[in-house]
Formats: sequence, structure tokens, C-alpha cells
Amino acid sequence: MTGAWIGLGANLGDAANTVRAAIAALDELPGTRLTQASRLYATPAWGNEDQPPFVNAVASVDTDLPAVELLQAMLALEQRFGRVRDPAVHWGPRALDLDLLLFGEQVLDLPELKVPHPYLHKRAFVLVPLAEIAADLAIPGHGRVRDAVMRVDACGIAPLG
Ligand code: PH2
Ligand code: MG
Ligand code: MG
Repeated sequence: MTGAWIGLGANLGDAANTVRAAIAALDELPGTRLTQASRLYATPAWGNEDQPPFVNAVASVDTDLPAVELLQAMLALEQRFGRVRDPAVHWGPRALDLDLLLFGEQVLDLPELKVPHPYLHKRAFVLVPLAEIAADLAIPGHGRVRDAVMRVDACGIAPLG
């Protein structure tokens, strides 16, 4: 059994409802139990800024799945919630994005999966919800979440009212 941390994001369609439903769906994955979920946050688009704001959240699960199988199950969930990938647009708008942020204390560098997520420590839209539920959590190579969140610009990020 491994404790894993998953970032959720959406900025197409009814993003808040999609993120809520996706959090619930994590609990239905094989061998997997939802353990915690942050509130939902409205966040300005980061990286590719020319798109609508996002709804973001972070959840944790306990899972019997190996990391790559959990990732595959997450990608299948994205599709179920209407994700269409446009290879021409990097970091473009999406109906649902599920990112595997941390998988226990494992460090993985596979073609299809890097853990910790390579941008985790740079993204306020992940660190703010993560700090809400796991401020003491260590990010391998980057210290604790509570310290990492102080180093990013959280301007414009607010819990959904
Ligand atoms: N996801 C991205 C790129 N930019 N910005 C916000 N606010 N939230 C996201 O989830 C997000 C983003 C690529 O996955
Ligand atoms: Mg992402
Ligand atoms: Mg993704």
C-alpha cells in the first residue's frame, strides 16, 4: 500500500463539478482509497497564460497499484471526463487533468512518468491546495511543502466560495 498525491485541474466546461466528480472517482479506482482532498481553488492559468482560469485541487489516495498502473488509471479517468489531447498545444485548456505528484517517497524517471512531478515545487496552483492538507509532507529534493509554498507566487489563487 502506497500513499500517493494527485493534482487535479480543469478549465473547460463545468470545471468545479468535474474536479469534484473526479475526486470521488479516485476512490473507485481498483485497489485504491481516497484519503484526503483539499478544497477547490480558482487559479490563474500558469505557464501558458492565454486561456481561462483553472479550478485546481489536490487529493491523496492509498493504493495497491504500482505507480505506472495508477497513472494509467488516472489517464483513463481523464478520458472518461472528456479530456481531448491536442498534441499541438502545450499546457492548453483541458476538461480534466490528473497529475501524479508524489508516490510514497519514490523517485521515478521513466519516459511516461516522472515522480515527484517535475513542476510540483514551482506551481502555486498545486502547492497551495497541497499545503492545505499536507504542509509537513516532504517533496524529495525540494524540502517540505510548507516551505516550498512560500517560494512561489500565489497571487490570485483563492478557494472557491
Ligand atoms: N495546468 C497546466 C498549465 N497551467 N495553470 C493552472 N492554474 N492550473 C493548472 O492545472 C495548469 C495550469 C498544465 O497541466
Ligand atoms: Mg498538469
Ligand atoms: Mg497532466
